[in-house]
Amino acid sequence: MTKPLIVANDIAGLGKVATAAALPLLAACQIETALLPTVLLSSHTGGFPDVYVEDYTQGLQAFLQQWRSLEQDFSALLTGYLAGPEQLSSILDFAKEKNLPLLADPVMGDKGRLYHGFDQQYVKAMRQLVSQAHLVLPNLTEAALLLDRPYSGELLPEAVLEEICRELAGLGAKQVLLTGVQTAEDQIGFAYYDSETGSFCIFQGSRLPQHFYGTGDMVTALAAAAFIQKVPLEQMLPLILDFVSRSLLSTVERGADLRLGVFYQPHLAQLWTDFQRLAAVDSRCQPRLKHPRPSLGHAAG
Ligand code: PXL
Repeated sequence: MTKPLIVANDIAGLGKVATAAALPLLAACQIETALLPTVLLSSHTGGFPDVYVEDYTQGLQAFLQQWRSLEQDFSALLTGYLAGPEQLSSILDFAKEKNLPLLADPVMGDKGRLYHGFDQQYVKAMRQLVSQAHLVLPNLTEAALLLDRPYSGELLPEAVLEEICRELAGLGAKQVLLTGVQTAEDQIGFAYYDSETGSFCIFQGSRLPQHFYGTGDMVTALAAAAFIQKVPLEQMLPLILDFVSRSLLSTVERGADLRLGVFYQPHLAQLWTDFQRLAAVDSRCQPRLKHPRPSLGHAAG
């Protein structure tokens, strides 16, 4: 797995979301990454005042230009929070040129509302990206926007979730992972649909009442890791659910400002162990001591 996965997402200084949330998880799953920054922000936009925001479109296009000239190979392209339609089309052109599978988290909104700075023109451009995606990972707000359906909250019957997944696949994406779904008040998880096999399944775990930042970014990164390491998503989803729920419990126990993001650090070692069991990771790449300890018989002094 030496070809890097391109991670096109924002860099927010304060609050672990987007790139900051994704990179440690991808590293724990042994994935090489190439960063494609989309926007620079002093913090995420979900609750901090006076956020400094710098659109990085020019830089993004210059990054892609250099990568073209280097004739660098990549494994896939993962997209998250983007600045606007111009970035979407630059990314889409690059993916087409390099024949890269697109894994698209269509970050646009939550709880029935578009995030500040996004409009219907962006939604339309996002439909275009989704039509070319191998995997799309919207929450229910983003799914409603993409499908031009009314948003009816997060608590939905299974049959409606399946209908939404099938309609999203109808836009062109091969696989659909709907995040933040609830079929009961105290549960939360995913609905997953594979248009090639026609299989549909729901995975849910216990839901905590608090709002956590960056959980969607964690799910997206781990789903991308599974794709790169050729682990079927049906097998990866229980692992993701388990990792996220243990991390959320640690976040609550720590008692810090929830805007800082999910405290998943205590669970990274377990993530690597669990993921390794699923992925047939090459045994030659296992961690090993660079300077093996001398056996007791030869120990110095
Ligand atoms: O986690 C999604 C996300 C990504 N990037 C920025 C955000 C958010 C959610 O609030 O503000 C900048």
